Amino acid sequence: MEYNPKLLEKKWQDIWSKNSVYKSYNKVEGKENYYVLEMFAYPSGNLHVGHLKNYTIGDAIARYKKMRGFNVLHPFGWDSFGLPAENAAISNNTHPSIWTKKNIAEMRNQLKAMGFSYDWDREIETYKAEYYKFNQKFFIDMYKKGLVYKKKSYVNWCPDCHTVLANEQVEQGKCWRHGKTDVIQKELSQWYFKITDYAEELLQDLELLKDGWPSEVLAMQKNWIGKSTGAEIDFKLADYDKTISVFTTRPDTLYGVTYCVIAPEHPLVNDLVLKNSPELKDEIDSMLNEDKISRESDDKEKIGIFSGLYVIHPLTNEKIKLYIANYVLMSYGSGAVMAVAAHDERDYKFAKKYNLEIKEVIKPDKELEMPYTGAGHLINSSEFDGMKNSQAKKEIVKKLEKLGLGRKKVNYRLHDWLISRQRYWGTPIPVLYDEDGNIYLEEEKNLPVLQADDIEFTGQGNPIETSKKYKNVILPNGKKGYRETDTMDTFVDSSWYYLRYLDPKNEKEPFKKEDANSFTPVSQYIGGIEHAVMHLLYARFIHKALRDMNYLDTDEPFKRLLTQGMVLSYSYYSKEKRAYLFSKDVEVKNNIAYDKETGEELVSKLEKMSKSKNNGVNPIDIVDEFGADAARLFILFAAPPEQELEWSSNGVQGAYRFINRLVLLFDKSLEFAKKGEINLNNRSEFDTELQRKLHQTIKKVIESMEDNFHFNTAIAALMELLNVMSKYFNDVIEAKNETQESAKIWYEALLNMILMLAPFTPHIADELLGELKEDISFNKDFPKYDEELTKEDTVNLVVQVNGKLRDTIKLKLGFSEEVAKEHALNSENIKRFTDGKEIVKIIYVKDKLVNIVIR
Ligand code: ANZ
Ligand code: ZN
Repeated sequence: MEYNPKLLEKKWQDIWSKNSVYKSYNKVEGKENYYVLEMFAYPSGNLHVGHLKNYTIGDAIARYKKMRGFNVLHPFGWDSFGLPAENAAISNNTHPSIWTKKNIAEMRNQLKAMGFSYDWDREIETYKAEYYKFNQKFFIDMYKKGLVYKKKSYVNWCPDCHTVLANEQVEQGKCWRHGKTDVIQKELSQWYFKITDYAEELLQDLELLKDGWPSEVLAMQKNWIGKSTGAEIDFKLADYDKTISVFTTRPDTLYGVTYCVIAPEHPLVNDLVLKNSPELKDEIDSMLNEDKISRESDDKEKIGIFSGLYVIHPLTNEKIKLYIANYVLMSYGSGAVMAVAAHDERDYKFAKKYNLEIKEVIKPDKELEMPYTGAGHLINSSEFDGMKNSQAKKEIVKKLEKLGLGRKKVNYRLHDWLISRQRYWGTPIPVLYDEDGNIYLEEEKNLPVLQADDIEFTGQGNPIETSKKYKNVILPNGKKGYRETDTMDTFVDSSWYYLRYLDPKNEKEPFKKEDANSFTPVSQYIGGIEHAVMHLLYARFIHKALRDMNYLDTDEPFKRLLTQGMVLSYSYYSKEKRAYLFSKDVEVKNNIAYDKETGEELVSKLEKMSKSKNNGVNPIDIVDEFGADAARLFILFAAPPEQELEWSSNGVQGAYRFINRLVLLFDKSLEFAKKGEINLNNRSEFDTELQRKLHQTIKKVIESMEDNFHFNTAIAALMELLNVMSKYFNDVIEAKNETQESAKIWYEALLNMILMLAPFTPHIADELLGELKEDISFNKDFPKYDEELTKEDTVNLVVQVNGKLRDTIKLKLGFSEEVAKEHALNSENIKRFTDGKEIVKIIYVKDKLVNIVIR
């Protein structure tokens, strides 16, 4: 047989599909459920190498677990709402659904060509009303539970997206989609999900995930939630009957407060400051326009204005100045701080700049530079002088509590999730308003609230606003009203899709509780590290909210998480041409890259694949050339899944050659393998060695898979086994050295080799199994090993002279102490040291070591 992946892979894909081999069930008697889930895809139009790696890992796990006896659920779907479809609609003047459907169809075919074992009957597409109507149902449920609210505040606005963004979607002040666009602040009335109600639980439950999630992802979640423990302290305004409360983690520094600061958004600014001093408006406005994220960064210049107001220190009753400054954010704590310049970096810089008093109240144990932010003892702090500052934290809060001027307080950096988007291609928010702006929930019997269909994509503003029909409605009370035109953030869609797979065609319910309880938390989730905060935090929150609304009983969505490493490849830059060259135009000699055309030495760099660097590969080209099996095998072999993978066409060729060698060996020895037991002499050393190697390999493969899916070591073991098999073929089969058991052992080796490869290279595995008249791999059990058969029957006996290693001697197990000593003493290597010396004693450690002590 010639190995022709093109024909063979298509043939098996058709057989699998015709026989519904990958159909899965929510319950199979006697089998434990195993849910393997890869992050679903955004239908951008093309499968890229990152997808390929993600899904290859997931498929290998799914196939392995199925063969290991689990009832495996392995679905796929499309995260198909969102901006790119709408932008395509604007530039092509078509409906976003056209672009979306076309892309899904293309990518689905590409996935099918990879031979992934998805149960396509469970496929979901979030842009369909049958899916998003449940987003609307959850919105209504959550509203009733107090987990949804509308609030006017300053929000992140991307001028290129024409929509607001969640905090999680702003990266260093720029839009996550438009890396060059500054996010600006707009005051808008928007819908929020109250994720902060779950801040503490989201933090605490990270403990449940610590064995199954990468520690860096846990750390990122923890930081994002950002719990701080401290106090809230009240400062009364001098001359006015008003109080500002500040949040501080350092109540021990209270006596060191020399001024206070409020955020430019603080209500006091409009209520009082601007009334008293309208001339400050321009300066305050320019602060308001800086984006929140960069305002928070340490190197951002601190800008402040004296508000004209004073506050009263709660313990000393001193009158202190109140500033307005950019480094205080309204969205954290209470939007006001007590400034302690001597012990806080930002306050120190600010005080230096504006020449404000700096008062030391914590004495470090040795002399240190200002500002001193560490531990120490209190000074200049009245009755607290001399106290350790950790103690003073508690005592000062106690005193404030007695005076009614402060209290303990826990604060979280996490904010409520802003879910409104001023875009068309998303889930309509099921809310109506009357002419006074009062809110009415859409009635459940009216769900789904369908998207408007009489719209125009002009590229200006929210397309829904162009609809004539959409906005005007009759309210439940019979009066005239209008419909909310905002849609939901698409992260709402991806926060529960893993549940929808459990019952994707159910029109009445999003899923059944019983299924959710038996399939969540998801056994193994696989995806990119870029989702470490947003998606994973939102999904954890929604899961918990669904639990509290009685949809399910489990606490977490994903039990184990594997974040796959990036795929890298070399880019080649030509200084002469000022351009990146494609690898086909490059020649590499002795690790140096040259332009094939000009001979110029190029700058080569291993980096993330990207269009702009011309260092990407198209998975489809690889599959065309080498087949899906070779591509899959290379990806899994080249690096452990969580690590970066260096793409190399040599590597793919290597995987292809490996498969070829196996096919060749299989072909040449198939007749022999089928002979079965024949009556010749007893088994030989060759037979025993092959059998031992086989059982050792099975053990190694299972151990690698159970150790967080280290496919690379599993595959390396299979490659070693193939070498041993080739040698056996030469020594026994070709040389006609066979024994009574040779054919049987050979059959066992071939069969198990193929079965072990099946999760990685399913097409060729099923082809070869077919030739052995065996069932397809997905229906077979994974090989098992016999511990006894893995044991070596020889050991390397270590021989020492006066404790120094001088020789090792290979001996067949079962030798006695006498035999060991005799071998040691007779070794030429040893004699060189012992000749002419007196042997004082010989120490023996059973089956391991002989130590000869001489004088
Ligand atoms: C006085 C003080 C003295 C502070 C000191 C620190 C050191 P974490 O740990 O991140 O929670 N802060 C409070 N609200 C703020 C806001 N809205 N914008 C900017 N800064 C704010 O930080 C808490 C500390 O950050 C608080 O403790 C407060 O400064 C500041 F030696 O209060 B501290
Ligand atoms: Zn944007």
